[in-house]
Amino acid sequence: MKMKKYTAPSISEAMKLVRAELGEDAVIINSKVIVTKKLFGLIKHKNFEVLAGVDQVETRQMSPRLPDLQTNANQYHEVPEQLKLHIDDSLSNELKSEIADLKLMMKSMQKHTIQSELPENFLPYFDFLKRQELSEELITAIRDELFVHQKQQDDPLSKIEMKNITEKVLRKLLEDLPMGGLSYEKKYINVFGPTGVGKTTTIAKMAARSVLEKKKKIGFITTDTYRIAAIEQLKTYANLLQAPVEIVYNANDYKKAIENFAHLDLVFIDTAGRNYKEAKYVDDLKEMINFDEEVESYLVLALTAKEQDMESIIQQFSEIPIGKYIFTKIDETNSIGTMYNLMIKYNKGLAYYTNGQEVPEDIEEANLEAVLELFFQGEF
Ligand SMILES: Nc1nc2c(ncn2[C@@H]2O[C@H](COP(=O)(O)OP(=O)(O)O)[C@@H](O)[C@H]2O)c(=O)[nH]1
Ligand SMILES: [Mg+2]
Repeated sequence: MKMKKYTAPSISEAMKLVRAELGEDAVIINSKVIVTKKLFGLIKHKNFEVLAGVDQVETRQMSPRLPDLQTNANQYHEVPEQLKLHIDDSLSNELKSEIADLKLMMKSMQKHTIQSELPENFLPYFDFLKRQELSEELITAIRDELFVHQKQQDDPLSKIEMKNITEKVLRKLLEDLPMGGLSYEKKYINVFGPTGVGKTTTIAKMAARSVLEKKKKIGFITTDTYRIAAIEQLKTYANLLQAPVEIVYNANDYKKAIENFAHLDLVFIDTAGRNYKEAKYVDDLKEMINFDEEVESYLVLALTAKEQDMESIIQQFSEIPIGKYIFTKIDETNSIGTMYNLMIKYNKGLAYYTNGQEVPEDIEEANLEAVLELFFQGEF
């Protein structure tokens, strides 16, 4: 592979140099910003250095040449079908992985450009967005909007202005998602999620509210029969609320429990989080629990978990008609960006967020304004 460094005042000029000398098949290996200072640092010059390379042998062998992946992506569709097959077949695995690398590099180069083009006054604010662990996509959307506003005024955007612009971006993305807790229109409330996220505690909080504030006649069903402690925990809350509990081991028990609870207004169904990674777990749930029009289902996620793990839980539960999320343990983290990332990515609203172990106090019903405010609480 032939490699060479190119330096220019902008990325696009550097790319022009790369293309002119190495051709359209050049691969960007690395890029960085070089700041040179003159006059004791009073004058700063920014240059972009791009390390590019081209595999001469592979390039010559490729006939016809692949369309340019970045600039002419649409042309790919115009390649006649037969020719396209021929191109695909002729791609060696090595070349395919090189193309994948190229895409990745272009992506990382774009990110790099995002960072290096940020004006000074944006930097502390972007640190805040990153500390919140907001996704790269959302940070980019906010950055674009900040640039639009910055162009319209001479003064640098203030922190409050940046906050308002961020709020506007988030509001637009969240406003069509359902927000709010129990509708009290459905009798059965299913609560799903992995072990330890706070399902039982959250059920107790919701149940207490429905008894104390709405005067509902309630009952509990638990399918979490693996741990005695889990049953006892639910019974304790049920006793406090003077509500019946049915312990359910199979579909037949479940049916009977539903019959026994025919006279009640609301039935909370607590589930075991065990083995949620196995597809069978979700299949068993689907077999046991009804998901008809009488049911509201929530997925509970703890904000102390890793976002990637939460995503695999969401995917595992994708076959179950989850209405809204409940995020717990908001009091145990300083980064709540994940909450926004997941709601927006999976197009799901929020029922509640919980902020402590106390039952029934530590729970808030979600609404758009509160969810937006929450983002700026604490460190901001
Ligand atoms: N700090 C904090 N702890 C919580 C919250 N919700 C639940 N917990 C605690 O998390 C632990 C597991 O809760 P539990 O309801 O048993 O989880 P489950 O296994 O999903 O049913 C318990 O110690 C709860 O007190 C919360 O919002 N904040
Ligand atoms: Mg539990």
